[in-house]
Amino acid sequence: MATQPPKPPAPPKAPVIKPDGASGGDSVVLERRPQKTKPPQMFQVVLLNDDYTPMEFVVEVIQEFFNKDRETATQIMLKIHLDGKGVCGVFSKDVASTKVDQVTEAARKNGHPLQCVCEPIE
Ligand code: TYC
Repeated sequence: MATQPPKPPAPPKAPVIKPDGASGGDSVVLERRPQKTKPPQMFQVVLLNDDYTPMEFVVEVIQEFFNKDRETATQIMLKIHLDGKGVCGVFSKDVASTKVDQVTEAARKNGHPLQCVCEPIE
């Protein structure tokens, strides 16, 4: 089967310019087009509770990888401890996935079962 060469991207469409009949043709009306580009899907990075990971380690992870101060990190850790899970931050897909990998690797290196996942929001 012959392969097709890749098609060049479609050129951007020019705005629709209509002559303004009421003013004798001296002015134009720019027609507003609905915005087509959606904002990117965002992902929340969530830490899960377990019975073994030390609280201090979780606080340090939240400070280091989610740039929280010690007090905020402690509050998030306690929320996870009490509720079973908690959001540490919201990011684009690539950044969220990198955070999950970094936290998972830090936990593994230190011998803790801490789990970190990301979930699409909205
Ligand atoms: N529950 C753990 C303990 O009592 C602490 C902990 C908090 C573990 C948050 C994981 O994501 C976590 N040592």
